[in-house]
Amino acid sequence: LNISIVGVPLDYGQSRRGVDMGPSAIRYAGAVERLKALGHEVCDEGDIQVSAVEKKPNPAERLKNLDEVVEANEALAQKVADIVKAGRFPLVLGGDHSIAIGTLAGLTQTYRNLGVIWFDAHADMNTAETSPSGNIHGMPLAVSMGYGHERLTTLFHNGNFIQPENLIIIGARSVDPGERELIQKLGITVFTMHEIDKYGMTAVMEKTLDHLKERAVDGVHLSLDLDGLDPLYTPGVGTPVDGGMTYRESHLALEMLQEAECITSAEFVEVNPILDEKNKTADVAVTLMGSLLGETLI
Ligand code: DIR
Ligand code: MN
Ligand code: MN
Ligand code: MN
Repeated sequence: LNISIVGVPLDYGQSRRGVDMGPSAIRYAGAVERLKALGHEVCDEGDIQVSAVEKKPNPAERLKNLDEVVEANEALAQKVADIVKAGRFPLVLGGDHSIAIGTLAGLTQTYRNLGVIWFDAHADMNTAETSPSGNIHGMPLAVSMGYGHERLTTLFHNGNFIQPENLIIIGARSVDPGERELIQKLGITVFTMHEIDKYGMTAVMEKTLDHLKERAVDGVHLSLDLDGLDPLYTPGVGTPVDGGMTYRESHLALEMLQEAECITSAEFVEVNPILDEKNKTADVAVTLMGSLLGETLI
């Protein structure tokens, strides 16, 4: 592959500082070298500009740091769109998960029937009305399907949103009441930890791949929130939830995506080195990239 790496040092989509250092931590863990060793051509395109100066929080705003989040995602969408148009594979490094808004807005400028695999402890499907926190990192999936604040949904040009039938969430175990309602209303496919425990990751991934095939998607984006794994393996995340996917379950899932040769873009988000143990979470992110992009055990 011809891979273009883009870092998004954004931490304004949630309340714990430090996830803006995620792209540096992932680079330091050897992302570029790892992918080059697999035979890929890798271009690190650097970081999207994000203001490092924090504004005083405005309690009158329902969505925290909306201006900063919109600005960064606008730039990211443009960057991702350019990478796709150049025929390259976008690999986005977060940053908090609000950056998926920009990534998906960029991808949908080319892809008309994009499949999305969302690996996460959370559903990220709140709107300003349902959000318990006001944190935009809990909203990107709702936004990318057209639900949420107008300044966020308008980042998707011409209403080219992700179709709810094309989305699969894997690993969920912390879902808010408003998110549950939207999941049911839209009929989203969710493999929670219950299904992973019950059927096993192999069956979950087979069902995922079958579903995307039936939908005749023209590309598949993997959005991987490191809090999808159990915090035992990825402690450096802002909102850890116990009872997550194991190291091997996660690798198996990504190895199966590699075998299926279906992924056309990816992002790895929510790595927060301040909360981490010796860059363990970024290290895991890089090994997962390896599994997704061609590494095998022998
Ligand atoms: C919660 C937490 N559902 C919220 N979301 C997180 O604030 O909307 N997403 N942590 O990754
Ligand atoms: Mn910061
Ligand atoms: Mn998330
Ligand atoms: Mn999460």
